[in-house]
Amino acid sequence: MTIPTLTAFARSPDGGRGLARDMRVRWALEEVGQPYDVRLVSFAEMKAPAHRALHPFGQIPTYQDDELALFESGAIVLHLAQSRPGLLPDASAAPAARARAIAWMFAALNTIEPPILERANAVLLERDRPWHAERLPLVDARVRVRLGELADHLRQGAGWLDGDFSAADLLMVTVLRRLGSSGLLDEFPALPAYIARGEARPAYQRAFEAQRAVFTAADATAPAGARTTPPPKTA
Ligand code: GTB
Repeated sequence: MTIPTLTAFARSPDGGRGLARDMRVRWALEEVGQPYDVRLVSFAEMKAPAHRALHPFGQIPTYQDDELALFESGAIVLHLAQSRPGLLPDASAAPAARARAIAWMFAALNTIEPPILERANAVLLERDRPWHAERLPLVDARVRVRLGELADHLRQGAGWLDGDFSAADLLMVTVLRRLGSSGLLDEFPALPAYIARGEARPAYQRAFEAQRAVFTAADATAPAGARTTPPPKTA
């Protein structure tokens, strides 16, 4: 099989903080020991027909190998977890544990991520609206409900969502990291500790540095006034 190719932002707006969703896929590839190539795309290229043939919504990340083209970060991580050992319990030896891990993958993307994205959009896109100050506490309250429930669950376990580290933890950690600068995570100490366990994994660190290197190289070639100071490792 040829080496798979991902797409990622040529100039990521995440400032090298590992928040764009190619990070999940890079991390999964590193966990399963699968080498990969990255094709960097500009915003204009993302919206052009050639990229939309791979991704109907004109976004990153995409995944391509010689047999398959995929979009949606969750679907790509699930494909990697199902096709290579290391990210899900074994289908024959532990089918129930595997099903539970997949349920947690959906929980990360379908239950925890939506209120976090709602908050990110409120902060990024609605800051100038006259009702922003009134709305943000309502959005934060919805995030807190889910964070509290997740923290309760994690406190009952042995460090990960269900048994050993799995693709579900990989997705959940990347989802939670989006709240890094909000201050909300610190209200639930089980969560920063959980994120730190994920970030301590060598595969995470290789993925983070690879994504950061793209940002650093792009920043170095940007016009002097447009350059950013390298941001801290956490959001
Ligand atoms: N559901 C899809 C998936 O999970 O793959 C969502 C993909 C998606 O939102 N991709 C974003 C994108 O291509 C990049 S990751 N956006 C361009 C567009 O829609 O035109 C989201 C993201 C962007 C920026 C930051 N950041 O600056 O911190 C973090 C995350």
